[in-house]
Amino acid sequence: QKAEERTIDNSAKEMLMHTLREGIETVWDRSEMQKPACRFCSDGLSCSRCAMGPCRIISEHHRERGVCGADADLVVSRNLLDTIATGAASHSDHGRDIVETLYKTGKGEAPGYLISDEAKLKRIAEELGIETSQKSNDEIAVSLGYFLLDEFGMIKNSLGFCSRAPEQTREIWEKAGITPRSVDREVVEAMHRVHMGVGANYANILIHGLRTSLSDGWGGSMMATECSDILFGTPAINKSMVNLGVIDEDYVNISLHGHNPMLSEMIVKAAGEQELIDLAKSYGAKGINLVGLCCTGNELLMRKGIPMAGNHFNQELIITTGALEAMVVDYQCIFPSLPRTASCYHTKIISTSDKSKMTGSYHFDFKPENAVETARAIVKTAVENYPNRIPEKVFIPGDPVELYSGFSVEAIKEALGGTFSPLIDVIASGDIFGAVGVVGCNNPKIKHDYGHVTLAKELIKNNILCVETGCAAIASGKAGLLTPDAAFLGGPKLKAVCKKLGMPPVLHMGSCVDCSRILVLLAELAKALNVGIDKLPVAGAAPEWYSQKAVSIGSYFVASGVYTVLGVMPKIAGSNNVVDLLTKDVESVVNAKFAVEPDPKLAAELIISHIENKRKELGI
Ligand code: BF8
Repeated sequence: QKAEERTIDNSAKEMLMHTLREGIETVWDRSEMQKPACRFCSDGLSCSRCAMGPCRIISEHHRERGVCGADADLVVSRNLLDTIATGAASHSDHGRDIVETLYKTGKGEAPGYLISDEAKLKRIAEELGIETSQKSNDEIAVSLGYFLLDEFGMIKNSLGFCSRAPEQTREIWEKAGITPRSVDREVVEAMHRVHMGVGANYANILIHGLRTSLSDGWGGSMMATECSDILFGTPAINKSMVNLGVIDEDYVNISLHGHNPMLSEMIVKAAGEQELIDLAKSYGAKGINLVGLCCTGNELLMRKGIPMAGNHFNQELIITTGALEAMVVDYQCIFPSLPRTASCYHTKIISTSDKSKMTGSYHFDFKPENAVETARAIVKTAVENYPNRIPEKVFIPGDPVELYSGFSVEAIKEALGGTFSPLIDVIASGDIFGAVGVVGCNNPKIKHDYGHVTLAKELIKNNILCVETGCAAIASGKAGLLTPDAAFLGGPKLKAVCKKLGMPPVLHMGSCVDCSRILVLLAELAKALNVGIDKLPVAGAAPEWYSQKAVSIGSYFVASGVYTVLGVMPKIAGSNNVVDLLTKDVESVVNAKFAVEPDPKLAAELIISHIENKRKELGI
C-alpha cells in the first residue's frame, strides 16, 4: 500500500513515505501483515472464555455449538457485552481517577492541583443535592468527590447525572429496564453475565450492554468531564494549530499522549517553569514545545489551546520526525510498540500509570500526591535528551493548520447569549437542518481520516451542524473544518448561520469522555422542546472506530435515543439475530438503532433521511 492509499492527512502522507523508505514499521504495515483475518473471529463466532474451548461456530461443518452448548447468537452477544463492558470500564476508571484527584485536592493531599472553576464546583455540587452554603471550596470538593466516588459502586440504585436526561428519556430507560444503577455494578454484572452458564439469552445479554454503556455515558465519562472542568477549567472557545507540523525543530519537543488531564496539566505547569526552560536553553534549544496527541491532546487543546500534533494514527509518525525528545503517556490508545518505534531514534517513551506499564519505556510513578515533583522530573528527562537528537534524522513535514476548539456546553451557551433558544430557533426554522455527533478513532480498515472528513463535509453541505470529539475532531481540524472560514463548505443556510455567529460548521467538543458534553447538549435541547432525546433531529456517527470505548459510546448514544451509524462493522455478523436486534428491533425498545455503512457518503445519506423523518415527526 502506498502512502496516499493509507491517509488523507497531508503531513502524515509525507511521514509515511519516509517510514516506507526507511523501513520503519507502522500500524498500516502490521494491519497488512495480519491479513487475511480469521473469518470466525471477524464475525464474532470464536469463543475462548473458558478452558473447555477454545471454540468456533462453523455451521457448514456442523459445529453449531461450542463445547458448553452456546450457539452463534450467544457467542456473538457475549463477546459484544464483553467489548462494551471493557469500553465502559476504561472511560469510567479514568473518571474515577479524576474524581479521586478532586477529592484529594479538597483534602489537601494533592499538592499542585487547584479548584480552577469554583462556580462549576458549586453548581455541580448543588445539582447533586450537596449543601454548599456553609462550606469552603475544599470542603465542597471533598463532599462532591465522596458523593461521586460512591456512585461507582453503591446501593442507591441510581446515578446522580441521569437526572439530567429528559423525563421522557428516563421513562424509556425505566420501561426497558436499562436505568444504570451504579458504574462498577453494571460492569461487574456484565463480566458475571458473560461467564459460562450465566447469560444464555442473546437479547437479555445485549439489553444489559445498553445499561452498562449508560453507566459510562451518564456516569463515568460525565464524571470525568465535569470534574476535569472543575480542576482544570471549563473550556472556552480558543484558537490553536494542528498536524505534525506543530513540532518545532528549534525547541525541546514533548508530546503528551493518552487520556487523563491529571498528568498532562501538571506537565504543562512544569514545562512553564523558568528553571527548566533555562535548562533547555543551556542545551541550545529555544525553549520547550509541548504538543498533544489523541484525547490528552484534546483535553489540553480545549482548555489551554496547546497545539495538537494529531490523532491515533499520527502517534508513530510523530516519533519518526526525529525531533521528539519525549512522548509522555498515561493510558488508552497507546500502541504497545511505541518503544520499538522510538528505538530507531533518540525519543524516550515515558509511561506514568501503574495500570499501563510498557516494556521498553521509562517509567515514572505518577500520583496526585507526587504530581509536581514527578512532572518536573519527566520534563527534565526530556530536556536532557535534547543533546541526543540526531540532526540528520530530523524530518518535519509542512505547516500546521489553524483550528478553533473549546466548545463546551457552557461555551456554546455563552456564545449564543446565555440561552439555547437561538440554536433551537435555527433548528426549528431549518437553517440548521439537524446536528450530528461525529466521534471515534482511526482504523486501518478505513483510509486514515477519510471517513471522518468526508462524512463531516457531506453533512455540513446539507446544512447539518457537526459536533465532534476524539480523533474525529482532530481529523476535521487537520482538514481545516474547525475554522469559521470552513463555512464556505457548508450549505447556504448553515453558511449564513456560521457567518452570523462567527462559528465553524464543525464544533470541537473535546475528548472521548467529553461525548458526555454531547449528551448534556442533547438533553438541554430536548428539555427545551419538552421531548425525549429520541425525538430530536440528530444522529451519531463513528466512521473509523476501533476501540471498545467507541462501542460503549455508540451503545449509550443509541440507548439515549440517538440513531448511530458505524463505519466499521462490529464483530457480530455471525449472528443474524444479533444484527437484527441492533439494527432493527432495538428501535422498539429505545426508539433508536444502529446502522453500519463504511462509505461515508452513503452514511451521510442515511443520516440525512433519518433527520428528515425526525423533523417531520416533530412537525418542523
Ligand atoms: O478516547 S477516539 S483512538 S484516542 S478511543 Fe482512542 Fe478512539 Fe482516539 Fe481517545 Ni477515543
